[in-house]
Amino acid sequence: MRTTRPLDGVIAAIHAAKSIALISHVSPDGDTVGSALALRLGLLEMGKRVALFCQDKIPDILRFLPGAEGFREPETAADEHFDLLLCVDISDEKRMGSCAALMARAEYTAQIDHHGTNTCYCEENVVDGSAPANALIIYELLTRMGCTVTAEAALCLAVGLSTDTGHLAYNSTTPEAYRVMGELVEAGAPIAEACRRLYRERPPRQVALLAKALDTLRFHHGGRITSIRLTRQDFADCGALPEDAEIIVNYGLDVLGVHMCVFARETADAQVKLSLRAVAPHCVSGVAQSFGGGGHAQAAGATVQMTLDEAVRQVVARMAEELELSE
Ligand SMILES: [Mn+2]
Repeated sequence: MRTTRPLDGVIAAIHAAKSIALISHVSPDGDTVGSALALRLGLLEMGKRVALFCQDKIPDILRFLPGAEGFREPETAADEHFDLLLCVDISDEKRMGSCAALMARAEYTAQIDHHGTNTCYCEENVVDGSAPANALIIYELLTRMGCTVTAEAALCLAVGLSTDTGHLAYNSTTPEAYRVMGELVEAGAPIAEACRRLYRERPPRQVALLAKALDTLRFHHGGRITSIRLTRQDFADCGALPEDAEIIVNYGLDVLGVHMCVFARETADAQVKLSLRAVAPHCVSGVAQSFGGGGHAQAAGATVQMTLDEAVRQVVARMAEELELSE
């Protein structure tokens, strides 16, 4: 491991704690779940009492990860108390969702994250915006604390690293990511099986939703921006879950000539969730921030209170401005 990050504070906090609550972000993805589960295994080895919390249920596609069944909704914590609350892969307090209520029940709060837009909302903040996946920081942490990276932990970390880097293909992917992936394979992570589950197998309802989504794909700004939109009715027609929409945004970006795309869908509580993507060097984190969201340079998001059509209109206009500036 060549990279070193200032982890001393969080390591001291872990050593001082007996009970630790690990928090994953709303709409959990492979990185927040994989990071939390790998960290859990290390902390258990150190003799800590560990609880896992997430506002939303873990997507079916990640259920094969060891320990995934252990995630609880924060409401089940009743009057539990934790020495340390540790957020993983959570850029701001809003992304904790209802888990934010647990902050007050912890003696000390810390976080490990890799979003450049992080608001440093904990007492101890480890934020490395240059890390392409949070799992990389967790791997360094486990190594530094002398924990065994078992095949199970390696699988969790490999899934986090793979999903946040488009399987080591995004522009953000670093040499460290490749080195660590090699070490995780060495530790026994079953890459071929994990990749088939993550990237190939799809429930029929998800394929039906994708067909509807592609039907709504529109070009804007001379073909350099695309939009895709899905209504709640579209989800209902396909029997689809929110997690079934995760793959869709990529289809908007993968059209030749496209620099930026927006995928907008209605959520169950009548808001509109926006996923924004850009091809480097173009950047969408600023666009996301102007709608109250955040994220990475080429992958960001926001949730807004407006109609689907209005949301798409406004985001496309902001994206067009951004492109004008960079041209
Ligand atoms: Mn992440």
